[in-house]
Amino acid sequence: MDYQILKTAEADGILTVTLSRPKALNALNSLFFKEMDDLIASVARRPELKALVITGEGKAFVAGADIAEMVGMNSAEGSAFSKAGQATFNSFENLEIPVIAAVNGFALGGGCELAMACDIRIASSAAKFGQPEVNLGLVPGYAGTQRLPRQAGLGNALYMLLTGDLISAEEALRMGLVQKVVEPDQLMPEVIKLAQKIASKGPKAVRKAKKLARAGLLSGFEKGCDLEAGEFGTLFGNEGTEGMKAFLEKRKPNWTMEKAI
Ligand code: DAK
Repeated sequence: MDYQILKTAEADGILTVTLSRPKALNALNSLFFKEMDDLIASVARRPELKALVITGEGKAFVAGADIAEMVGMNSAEGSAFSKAGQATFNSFENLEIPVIAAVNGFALGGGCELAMACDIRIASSAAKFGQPEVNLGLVPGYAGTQRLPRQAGLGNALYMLLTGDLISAEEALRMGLVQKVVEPDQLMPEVIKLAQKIASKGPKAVRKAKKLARAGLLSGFEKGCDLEAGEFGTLFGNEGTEGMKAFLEKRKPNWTMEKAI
């Protein structure tokens, strides 16, 4: 499928996806969701990929769901738009490879929710975050009411959700909503460096760590520990054995199963 909104670039197993609809501040419309679904399916079919980076072109990461498209919808269309979007966000969050948001500018509404569906958020000092749906008489529809309290704490989340205020990247850092803030010109170099670092680790271990951390949050501590023990075991006679051997032999690991056994 040819994309009109998503621009992709790939190097060393790291796929960079740039949302490119800058005239509308990269607002999320139906075409975005169609392209994103296709992209997610193609990423899931490519085990050699090691990380995905997502960013926005221009002064916004994403300024929210496309208000101009939503305003004309009737109830059935609104419901279909909502269901399609939720499914896209869920499959995006459940990608096996790590996903890093390079938040270059406004991350508002659906844009803040998109960033929160990523595994790690690095923000430009120029970025602004917000859930301004209450200004429109709406509530977030892509799990913002659920992810924000988990990532930023209930008080901070409710402050943002109830006021609709935009917060700076530094405030987002203080809340735990982003993991690092860098100067605008350092955003992509820093994010790529981070993606490369993750890509150099055991690929199976990286995927399992992501899955386990997310699964434990949903299922609770005890169930999460059970899952962890099970996944831990699967790395023996496999990537984990190679990693441990490499440490003892003072060499770099070769992350292939064939070499590990
Ligand atoms: N949708 C469509 N167009 C948008 C947009 C958006 N969210 N945000 C900006 N634009 C457009 C503007 O209309 C303008 O278009 P033209 O007038 O040039 O044609 C262009 O982008 C540039 O914007 P501005 O001229 O406003 O730029 P400024 O720098 O002055 O202001 C701003 C930047 C980000 C502060 C401002 O544009 C703004 O406040 N934008 C709206 C932000 C917002 O309210 N975002 C939340 C959207 S609501 C659901 C699922 C999802 C949702 C809800 C329910 N279900 C599943 C049930 C999500 C809702 C949202 O995300």
